[in-house]
Amino acid sequence: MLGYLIFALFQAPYLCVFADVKEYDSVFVSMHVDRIHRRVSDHFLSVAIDASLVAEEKYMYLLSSPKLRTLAKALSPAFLRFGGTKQDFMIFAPENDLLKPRDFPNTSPFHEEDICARLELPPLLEDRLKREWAKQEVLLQKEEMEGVIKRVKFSEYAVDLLYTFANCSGLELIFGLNALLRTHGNVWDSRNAEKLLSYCESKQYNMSWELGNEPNSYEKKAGFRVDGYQLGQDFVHLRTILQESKLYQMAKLYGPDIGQPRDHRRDLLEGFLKSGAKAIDACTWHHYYVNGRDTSLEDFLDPEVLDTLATKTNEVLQTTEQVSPGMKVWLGETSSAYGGGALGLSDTFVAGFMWLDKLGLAAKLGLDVIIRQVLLGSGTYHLVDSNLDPLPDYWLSVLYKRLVGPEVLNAEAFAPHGAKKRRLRTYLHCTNKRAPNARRGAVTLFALNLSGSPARLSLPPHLSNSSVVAFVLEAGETGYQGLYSRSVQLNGEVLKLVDDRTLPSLQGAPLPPRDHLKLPSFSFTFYVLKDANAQACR
Ligand SMILES: *[C@@H]1O[C@H](CO)[C@@H](O)[C@H](O)[C@H]1NC(C)=O
Ligand SMILES: *[C@@H]1O[C@H](CO)[C@@H](O)[C@H](O)[C@H]1NC(C)=O
Ligand SMILES: *[C@@H]1O[C@H](CO)[C@@H](O)[C@H](O)[C@H]1NC(C)=O
Ligand SMILES: CC(=O)N[C@H]1CO[C@H](CO)[C@@H](O)[C@@H]1O
Repeated sequence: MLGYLIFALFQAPYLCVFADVKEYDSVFVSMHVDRIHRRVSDHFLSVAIDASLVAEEKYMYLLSSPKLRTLAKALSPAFLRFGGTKQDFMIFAPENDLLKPRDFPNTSPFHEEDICARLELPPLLEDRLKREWAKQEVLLQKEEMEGVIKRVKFSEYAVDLLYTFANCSGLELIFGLNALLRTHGNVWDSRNAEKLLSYCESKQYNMSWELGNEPNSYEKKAGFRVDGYQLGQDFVHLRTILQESKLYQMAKLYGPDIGQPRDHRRDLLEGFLKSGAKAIDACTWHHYYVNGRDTSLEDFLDPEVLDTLATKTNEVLQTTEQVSPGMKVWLGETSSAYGGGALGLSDTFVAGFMWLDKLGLAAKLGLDVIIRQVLLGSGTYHLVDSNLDPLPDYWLSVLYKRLVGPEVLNAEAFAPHGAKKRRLRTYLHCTNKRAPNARRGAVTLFALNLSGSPARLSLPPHLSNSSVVAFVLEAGETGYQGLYSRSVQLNGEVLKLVDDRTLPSLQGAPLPPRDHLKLPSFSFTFYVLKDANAQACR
């Protein structure tokens, strides 16, 4: 309340100051820094690898690329979800070890030190695999379009590669089990999962679990329905199995990974929670803004499209709160466009507006973790392309990880002539305590300007004295066409890896105190207010 008051008092003089500056619109940001609005998980920004990577097991070797590991490490701490449509069509087949190279340690338990160094993909093999992967991606995308999903088998070796990747990159693995293995009575048949669990336990793989992916569309994918109540029972059954295991008795279990609730999906969620809430550690649902096949650049910049996340999230939070109060809610799989992403949009600079706004809005609304579909995989919504080079959303994710802490604060932007359809969006968190040169009490404001002319922000007087470090992200190429760019500039420098094992330094630009924060058109920026001395962030 006090923050608003102070803001209102100072609003008029600031307007006067800016009135004669023609080329910028001025926007006031009110910030409430003495109270934490809410706190999210420190794994808030997490990533997925789609289970379709295992459709041909050799592609799991890509996970041993030193470059991919370097990129993944910069996103730690985070969860790595392995799941997706294919997960309900996967059978663990331990006898299938044709791929196992002679030098792979197949009996010893997992020891981090030796394995991370030893299991690296040699450059020649990596190059060959990447070329073949580009073709495999096309096949997978075709399968996704046609909607006929083939069953696949995977071996111990695929599991080893996956776990090693997660562990050596500092990511915590969540493995999605197949829920479509069912008995005649439509009850989950856990035998294959038990085989997998006992293999993972024998290797001391410490990991978490899920069961089933988007059960709301089982009828379409497999020809029969599973109702929420039964699915909940299946989770209770899985929980019992985990409790019997020495390693997994405390393991986390997440679900039901339903698609965006509408019609019967809501009953499904309710039914699931009624019977299964006691078995899970967080309730997961999936969110995409648009269909990758019929979307446009305008959608990616449309505040109304971005706001649909709030509507859906509030619905899910309400259902969850009614049936199981206190339950944490996650976006268990999420990206810009479903169907593998939108070509030329989900993998370019413009995707960052949807991604950063989702990161801001989801935390503000009270979602605890959001898992980005995908770190690496077919389609165009990946963070890392088929040559294992990072795309703009990757760099955005790394900056978010470094600069944004789990404590969410309230901020609101006011444009002079009404909200202008909310084309400027701002979010405020405590600065991540792990940020380089982090100071106690620092806050990070991030702002998106969805419009074609630049804006400048002015802050409440009690904060405008702070020195500011700005991380301005703009498209790699100038002009409107730049929105389609597959590269991104940080403070004017195009971001790229120094080499396969080294990220660029990602320096911010210091601004003198009392300077106005300029937000170029079609850009997004993180501002670290170093001396904000926010009570909530000390
Ligand atoms: C990786 O494995 C080691 C050894 O089992 C364990 O101590 C460490 O916590 C693991 N790290 C992650 C991120 O799972
Ligand atoms: C497994 O990992 C979790 C999360 O990192 C950790 O809290 C737990 O202690 C680990 N369990 C074992 C048995 O190492
Ligand atoms: C900001 O700094 C100026 C000059 O150091 C000082 O006079 C003023 O009181 C400060 N304002 C606030 C709100 O802290
Ligand atoms: C002010 C705002 O909401 N966002 C702006 C970004 O670009 C220009 C300048 O302010 C405006 O046209 C937008 O409204």
